[in-house]
Amino acid sequence: MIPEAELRRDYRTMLVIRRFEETLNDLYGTGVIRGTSHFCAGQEATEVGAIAALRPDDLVTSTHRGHGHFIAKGGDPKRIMAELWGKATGYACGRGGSQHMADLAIGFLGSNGITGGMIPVATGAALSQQMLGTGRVVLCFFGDGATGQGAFHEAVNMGAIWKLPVIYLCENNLYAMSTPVTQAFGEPDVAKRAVAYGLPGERVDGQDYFAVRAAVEQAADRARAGEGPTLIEALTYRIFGHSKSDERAYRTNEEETAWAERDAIKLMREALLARGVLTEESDAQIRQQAQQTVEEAVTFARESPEPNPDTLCRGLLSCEP
Ligand SMILES: Cc1ncc(C[n+]2csc(CCOP(=O)(O)OP(=O)(O)O)c2C)c(N)n1
Ligand SMILES: [Mg+2]
Repeated sequence: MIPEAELRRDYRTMLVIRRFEETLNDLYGTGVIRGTSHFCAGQEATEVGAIAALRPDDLVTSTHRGHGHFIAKGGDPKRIMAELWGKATGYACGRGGSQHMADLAIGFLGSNGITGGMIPVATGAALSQQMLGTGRVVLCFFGDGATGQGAFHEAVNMGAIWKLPVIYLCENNLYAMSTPVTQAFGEPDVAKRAVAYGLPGERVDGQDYFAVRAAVEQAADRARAGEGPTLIEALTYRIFGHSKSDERAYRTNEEETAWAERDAIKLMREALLARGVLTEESDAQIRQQAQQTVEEAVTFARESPEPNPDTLCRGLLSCEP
């Protein structure tokens, strides 16, 4: 039984991620923040549900679509926003941007612009946990497109033969840029790839916090017991395009509407209301808190200093704001 306070906390985190991304969309759209970014709005149930299944000292690796993973792992929305804004107070002192953020202190090993790039990193981190006997597990997020990379197959096989404490979690949002999974793969069911490496493979409803959480809890127990990795495929959907410049011409209105009807936050709200964990009043309160968290992040980033040009080379070896 999940404590009620934890469910409200996770609902709030899902709302923070959604507001964060909607706000970012406005900030990029109006040119306040320059460049581009990959929004994860829509995928919150997978991100928050999966991380809720971990212990706080477990480790997480992310992707190019990583704001939600970072916020769910406990990343500070103020410092994430500042990084996107290119400010000195950001996680990479304003030098890295969206795809280059990490915080080892909270076990967030980083986002990465290379598709599938963190799958070997997660596998290596799991090897070190096994050798050091820490009892920690590594949760490795990646997209459907990343499963076409050689690195995916090599790393998953290595995780399997060494029975490493790692959970491979594919966020299958049906597209890699504009390419649908059905055109990219002879077998679009990602979970089935587990058979090739002797792992359990499970497909879950990635819009359902409870389904994702249960699958990751089981995988974490297995990993901690020394039984090795699990491949979980969470079926989900990104609301925005691949990145800022994507007008989503490859998707139909019907498809987008069907997924909006199963929106992750809508389903979580309904589930919590039905369980009596949430009331209309507490819902309004939590929404207001999430909005405020994001507004504070924007204010912090806006008022933060630009990086000092004198520190230009310092970040090459160490990151000192
Ligand atoms: C090695 C590599 N190849 C290609 C790209 C360009 N690229 C960036 S994101 C992306 C699609 C990734 O799709 P998926 O893994 O499904 O993640 P999603 O964007 O759907 O979250 C591609 C091909 C890249 N960044 N790195
Ligand atoms: Mg994808």
